[in-house]
Amino acid sequence: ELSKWRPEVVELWEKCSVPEAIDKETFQKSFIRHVNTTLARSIYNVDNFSAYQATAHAVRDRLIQRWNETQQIHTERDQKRVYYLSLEFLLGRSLDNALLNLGLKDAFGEGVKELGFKMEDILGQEVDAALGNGGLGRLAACYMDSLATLCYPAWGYGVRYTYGIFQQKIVDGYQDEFPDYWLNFDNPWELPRVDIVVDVKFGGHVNKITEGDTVRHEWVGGETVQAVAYDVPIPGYGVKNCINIRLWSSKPRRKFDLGKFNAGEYDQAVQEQMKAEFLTAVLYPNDNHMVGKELRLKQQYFWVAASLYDMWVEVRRFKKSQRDWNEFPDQVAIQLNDTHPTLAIVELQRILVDEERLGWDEAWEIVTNTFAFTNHTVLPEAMEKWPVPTMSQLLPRHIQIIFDLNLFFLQKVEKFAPGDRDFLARLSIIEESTPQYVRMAHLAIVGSHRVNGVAKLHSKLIKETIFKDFVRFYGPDKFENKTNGITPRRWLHQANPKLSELISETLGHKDWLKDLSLLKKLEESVNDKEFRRRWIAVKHSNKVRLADYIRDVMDIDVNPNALFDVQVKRIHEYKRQFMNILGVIHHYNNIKSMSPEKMRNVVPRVVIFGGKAAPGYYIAKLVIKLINSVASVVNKDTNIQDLLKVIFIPDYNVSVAEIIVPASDISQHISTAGTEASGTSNMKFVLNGGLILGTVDGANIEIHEEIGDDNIFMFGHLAEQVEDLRYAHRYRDVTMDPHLNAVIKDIESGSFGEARIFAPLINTLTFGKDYYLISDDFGSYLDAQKLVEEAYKNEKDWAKKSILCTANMGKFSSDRAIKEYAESIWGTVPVEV
Ligand code: GL7
Repeated sequence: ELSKWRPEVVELWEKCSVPEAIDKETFQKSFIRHVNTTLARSIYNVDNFSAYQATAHAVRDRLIQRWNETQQIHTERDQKRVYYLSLEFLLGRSLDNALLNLGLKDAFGEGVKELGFKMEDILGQEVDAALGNGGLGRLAACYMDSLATLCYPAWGYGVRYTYGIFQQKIVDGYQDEFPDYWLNFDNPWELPRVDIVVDVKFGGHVNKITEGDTVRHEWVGGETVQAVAYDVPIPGYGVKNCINIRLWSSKPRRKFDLGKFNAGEYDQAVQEQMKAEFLTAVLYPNDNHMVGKELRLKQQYFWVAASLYDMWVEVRRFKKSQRDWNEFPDQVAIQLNDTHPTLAIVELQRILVDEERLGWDEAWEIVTNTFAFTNHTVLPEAMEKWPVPTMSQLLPRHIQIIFDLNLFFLQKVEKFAPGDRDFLARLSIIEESTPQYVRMAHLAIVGSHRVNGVAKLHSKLIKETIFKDFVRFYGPDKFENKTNGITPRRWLHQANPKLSELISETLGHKDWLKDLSLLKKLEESVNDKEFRRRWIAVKHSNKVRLADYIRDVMDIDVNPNALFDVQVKRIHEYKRQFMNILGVIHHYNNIKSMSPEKMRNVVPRVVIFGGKAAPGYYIAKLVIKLINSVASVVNKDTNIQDLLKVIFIPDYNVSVAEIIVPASDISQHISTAGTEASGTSNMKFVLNGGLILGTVDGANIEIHEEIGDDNIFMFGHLAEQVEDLRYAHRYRDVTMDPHLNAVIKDIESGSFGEARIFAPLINTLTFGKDYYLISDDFGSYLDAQKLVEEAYKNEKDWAKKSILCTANMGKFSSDRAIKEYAESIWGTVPVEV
């Protein structure tokens, strides 16, 4: 019995640990206490930034209380847990979100006001946590919000990158990248767990040890890097639950092997150690593209090894309670967010076989029942595969296990389809090239009990294309659809407070924030003139807010009464920002050719772009340059009377999205059919009453199903036509759409700066055989844009469409998605604090 557990000590402990109240006065006291102690400042030197820090710390204290309670209860109840393994968590800012989810916004807002600050200014001080590239990383963040809100016993595991996604600046129309050193100032949203340290090993060799008639393997030697845990609390909305994302940071080992180094090599020994920190230094900035850097593979193993070991601590706890190993999958569900964490499958098999000494088959049964895998893309360039030689060097035991797994797997395949060598080669985890490669998606499928796509069309396509052979072998039941979702807390309540208020007032409750299908009732107000007027007024004020932002960062004035036409997302050929800007040129030339009377019929338009190109993606970077070149010509052309403005907003990120999304009238989601797995910004725009112009792709299709024909502008060829169209471009002379041809001639004549700059981009349409089918869709794209313009002229009808959009978005809440995962994949139930 430790003296600290004596009853009177426990009693004292409980007496002293009264949770801090959440009223205004208590907040002000803790604000000032943090200014004085945490920040060592006084009333005379608190600026907005220190006010942000003090507010954040006051909120953090309350978050930690909830975090502790949640973890305690989850441990006591010992229900099955979910671990969401994601190499990216694109969280954005935390303060506003925490204030709203904890219900503190009003009290704390009043509190800071009385202390001489504006909450808005304070919120604006926070830097984004940008530990992700785009949709995949933001999806993980939305899912954490839902897991917390729905009270599931869940944790996320990720990497604490020292540098998040790079910052983008536009210099002379080109993208420049700058490091995102987001931890420069203290980060109040993480709890360093200096005591939680895991050794992770690389390299070395494998000893084969024969004991009687059993053989076992021992992985020895190599270098060791330490993983240190940093915990990020994620509060649920309107509940006390607060879950955790554990991010790992690499550190050199505290002790180092002095024996290895003589005194003369001491400095070199230190340098070797320093290299360890490099491991988690930087997020790889590629979206939907695999770059086979060895350091990336090291990051992946480092993270999954530390995470599994950490789960292991939990498992040992249940081992003590004499549970059978076979029960492991009843205690733990692990979701693989794309193939990035696939090595976890191999690592768990290694632990069970080599360390826990379970039989191979018994271990494998446990492994496959534990893991499930989400695929997020069909693009071939995004498929992860690692050279066998690299993996053998770094992970000598894992590569053995992979080959053994593959052998046993292929034996079963051979029985299923005797003599079909091609089938075997297609399914194999190993690509038989020189060198050989490990196909991570194959490994993920073989090692999981469920595989899912992220929208109906995408889930259908993976079954018919990239995973077709696996469907034949396993049967269709292993493959499911889980259409993505977004959290309405951040993407409506937080980003669009005025609309949130209007909705709550109209519905007479705030329950819709936890059950988004309740928005449906807004349909009843669609013919209420006064309601429509207020709806339009909210949209307008959001447009003014965006116009102010554009003036602040770019020094350009845009007219908030114009149609705001938005495309913000990563710059990628398949997303076709190129088609958008080509359409803008067409529109511009059209206006220029008009008589003044005709011009009066044109709806003034502000075309807004934003998004980062991967630093090594030459063509994507040229698209940015073209957009900016067109902008500089159009924006100063006085002949077009302000009918058109082109804006490229630099450094698009989560907090900028929160300003842009509520301000959009029409947004574009125009990927070549079959290429965008789901898209999630499409959902954000529609939820905020923005209409969308989209192709028959990804989640656009399901949004269309929900909101109906009248409230969406769809165009373009279908996924099933794409193969034939590409074939035609490759082997026949396809005549180019005449409008497109004219636009290209215009660029080539130098209307937007030196033509030779854009030649490589134009070549993608000609020599490149127009892989993304811009010429095939251009005509229908322009037609759809005309329909948008006509529809926008009718303010009343447009307002109705906007309302009906929001009203019918219930399906796209991440709460719905998470419930589906919990019920059909994980088998977990909520545990409310
Ligand atoms: C993506 C898809 O491209 C995107 O369509 C999807 O919405 C998202 C989340 O499922 O996943 N796949 C991918 O590799 N990235 C994505 O954003 C980077």
